Amino acid sequence: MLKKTVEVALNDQLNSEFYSAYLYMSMAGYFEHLSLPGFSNWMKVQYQEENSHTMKFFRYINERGGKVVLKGVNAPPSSWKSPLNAFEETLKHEEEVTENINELLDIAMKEKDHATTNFLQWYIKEQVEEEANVSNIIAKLKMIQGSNESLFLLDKDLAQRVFVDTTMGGTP
Ligand code: OFO
Repeated sequence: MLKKTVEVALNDQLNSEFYSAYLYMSMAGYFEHLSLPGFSNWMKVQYQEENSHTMKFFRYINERGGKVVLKGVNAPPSSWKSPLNAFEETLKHEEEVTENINELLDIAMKEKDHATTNFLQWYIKEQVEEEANVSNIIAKLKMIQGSNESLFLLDKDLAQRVFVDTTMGGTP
């Protein structure tokens, strides 16, 4: 059985994963509007990933006898200054998520909830990957700034991304 403090903190993170999904769907729309379907695809896959993160919390809260409580989701921005700016904002957002996951882990450890501590290790690893993926795209965007031809090639590259649900197994 989950302690109330842990249950509330898990629900907060579940709700915040919905916001992440919403933010990336908004970015997918922005890139679609710029006629960059590969970038849009990357963001749509990111949206699917965030939904899978939400569902992992959903399953866990229920498995531990807790109750899922949904809240309102804030409206995300709908436009950015440039593709680079959108990815810089993505990195900023993911760094905040990492911070939140770390705080959630601190709560679980303080409550000596070893099962939740163990469960959250998946998210700790996932955040390392999330930040690395986004940083990699930012580095490429900085390299090609000003070159439409290179942007077109990067768009083709990002069109290859496919969603793979890693939330049921062990490592992200
Ligand atoms: Fe759920 O990892 Fe991004 O936000």
